[in-house]
Amino acid sequence: MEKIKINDTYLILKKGDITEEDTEAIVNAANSSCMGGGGVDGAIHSKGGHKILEECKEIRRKQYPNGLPTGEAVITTGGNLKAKYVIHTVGPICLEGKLTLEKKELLRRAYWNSLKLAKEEGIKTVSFPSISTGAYSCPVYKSAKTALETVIDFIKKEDFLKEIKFVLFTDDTYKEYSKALKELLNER
Ligand code: AR6
Repeated sequence: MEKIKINDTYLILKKGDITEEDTEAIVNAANSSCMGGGGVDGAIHSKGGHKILEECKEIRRKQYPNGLPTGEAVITTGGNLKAKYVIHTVGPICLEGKLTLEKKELLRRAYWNSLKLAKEEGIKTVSFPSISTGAYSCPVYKSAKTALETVIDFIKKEDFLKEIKFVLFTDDTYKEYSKALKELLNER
């Protein structure tokens, strides 16, 4: 685990299963249907139970009949999870594994809008998975840099959250995030 403090916020990298986290909110790497899927999305829906899906259906009906656009975020309760809330966001799909400038901006928006929504809801502790680096094929190291850069920018600008965690599922993903964080801190 790695833990650093930026202003009044702890930024943590850890290996683990995000469905076990007890931060107030966990973020889901969803797809625009918001109806569940594989990967971390599948794990959150299966452990959280049908309540999450019911709330997602309601959000689709009322707010996003054509689906949740890439880079946007919505919130439901956490159902049976330890986390009280789930923030659902949609990251970009990286064709041929390339994080182009356009995809990078969409990935930035997914992290930023998740944090913005947390703040609006008065949530002070949030866990993120590595959005877009599984089924959506974005390169881990570059995506990690974008994710960490965005979160650090948010902390410096908004100064509200107490703790932001990246809960990384594999050793490799953890290593890449750790490397990206070191590089970012050296650059700044
Ligand atoms: N806890 C933390 N991270 C996890 C967990 C978990 N329980 N399970 C997987 N990961 P992915 P994406 C990691 O594919 O690339 C879904 O089908 C995984 O190792 O879950 O944004 C959705 O419905 C990887 O590092 O999300 C969408 O259709 C990271 O989570 C699509 O996949 C993201 O992998 C979204 O693709």
